[in-house]
Amino acid sequence: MNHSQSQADFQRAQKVIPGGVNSPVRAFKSVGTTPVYYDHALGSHVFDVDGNEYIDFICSWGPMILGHRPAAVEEAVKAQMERGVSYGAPCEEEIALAEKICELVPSAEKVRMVSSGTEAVMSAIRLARGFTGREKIIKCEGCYHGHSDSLLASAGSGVATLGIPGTPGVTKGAAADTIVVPYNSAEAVEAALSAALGECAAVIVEPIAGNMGVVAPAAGYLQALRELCTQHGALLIFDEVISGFRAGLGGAQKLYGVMPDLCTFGKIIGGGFPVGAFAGKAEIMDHIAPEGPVYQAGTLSGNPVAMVAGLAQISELEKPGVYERLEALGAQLEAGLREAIVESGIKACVNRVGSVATLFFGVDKVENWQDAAACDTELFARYFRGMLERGFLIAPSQYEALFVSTAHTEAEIAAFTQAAKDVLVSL
Ligand code: KE4
Repeated sequence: MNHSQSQADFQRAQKVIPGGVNSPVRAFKSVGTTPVYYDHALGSHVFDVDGNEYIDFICSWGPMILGHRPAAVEEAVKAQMERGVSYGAPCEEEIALAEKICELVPSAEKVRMVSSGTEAVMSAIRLARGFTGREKIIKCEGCYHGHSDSLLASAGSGVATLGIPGTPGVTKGAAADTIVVPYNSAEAVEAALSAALGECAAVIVEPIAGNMGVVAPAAGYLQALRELCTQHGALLIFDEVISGFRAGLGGAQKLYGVMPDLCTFGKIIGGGFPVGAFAGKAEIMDHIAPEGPVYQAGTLSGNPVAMVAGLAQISELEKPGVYERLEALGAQLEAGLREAIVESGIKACVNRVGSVATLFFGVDKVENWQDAAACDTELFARYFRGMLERGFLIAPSQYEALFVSTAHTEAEIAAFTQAAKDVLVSL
């Protein structure tokens, strides 16, 4: 494939944008090549500035669950564009989306809209601290909750010790109230809660992890977190920025039947437009300004275009058979990748939940970050480049997910897994 225009664009971009990108993973650094620049997209396909065509399994990191430019969303957005694109004032569209989320998400009694997943999680953490009057939070290694300071803490030494800054610019103070524990270990959460008795405001978790690659919750794990939080007076926060409306209309909390106290959303609920939201019990949410004392605000919160895009996307997802189709396509993808592993003899494994999956290289199982960290990321990079040259766009990192949309066809999934087999055999 010719990538000369993308390479020229990347050179140009690096002169005026740090790293040439507006989000680090897009730079393709960890996969040893340079980014392709998108010219346009439609359905399950992306077309780059060099005229190359790809089948897209990034899907904008999750929002494009109906594929690119679904007609219903496009119609709703075009109609809103003729009414107004930004108000900084209440509008009926924001009420409608909040009502829809409260209707479909079991734990949501009230919702506050924001403009990104990071903002949603940052606000939920502040609310948990304000509501409980406690300062510490517990998060899992390998889970990513956006880039607010409290959540950019790495595991200190030992299980229940305080976090250390995960990046320059995060102060020791900001990280010190974050305790980092292994994912899928209720015992580690219990130890952390006991070690910081009465000090933990919340335990936050991706109920289906998507940021160390896809890792499903172990049987009983989420229920155990629910019980521990109740026992210790800490709030349970489900970060459903990926799993919300992806794992089903009610998200992972409905899929696994575990009710968090607060939950966060992004991606799908904006239909591709900048959006985030945090939701939960009214008695907790009513502590948010102006109803309560916990300050939170946003210029573009409840933006009418994002609201109608999210509403249109969710109403498409409510149609019969949508999640069954996503499950079937996801199962076909998983089966094809497993076959590719067997035929190639490569040491690898596949994790999948519904329409998100990850092919891990160099390991036999991935159930937490410690397992994921052992992956052969160089082998993944070679796989990524092989798939790119065969016309398949996958996330440029071993620690991300493949996203399937309703726009993908069985034939495209089959072509993907055949290409994966060819690449694995060549590695
Ligand atoms: P944003 O601020 O990027 O909208 O959302 C942050 C966030 C919060 N919680 C979870 C579970 C998330 O996955 C994310 C963001 N996801 C990444 C991809 N894994 C976004 C891609 C990127 O960072 O460029």
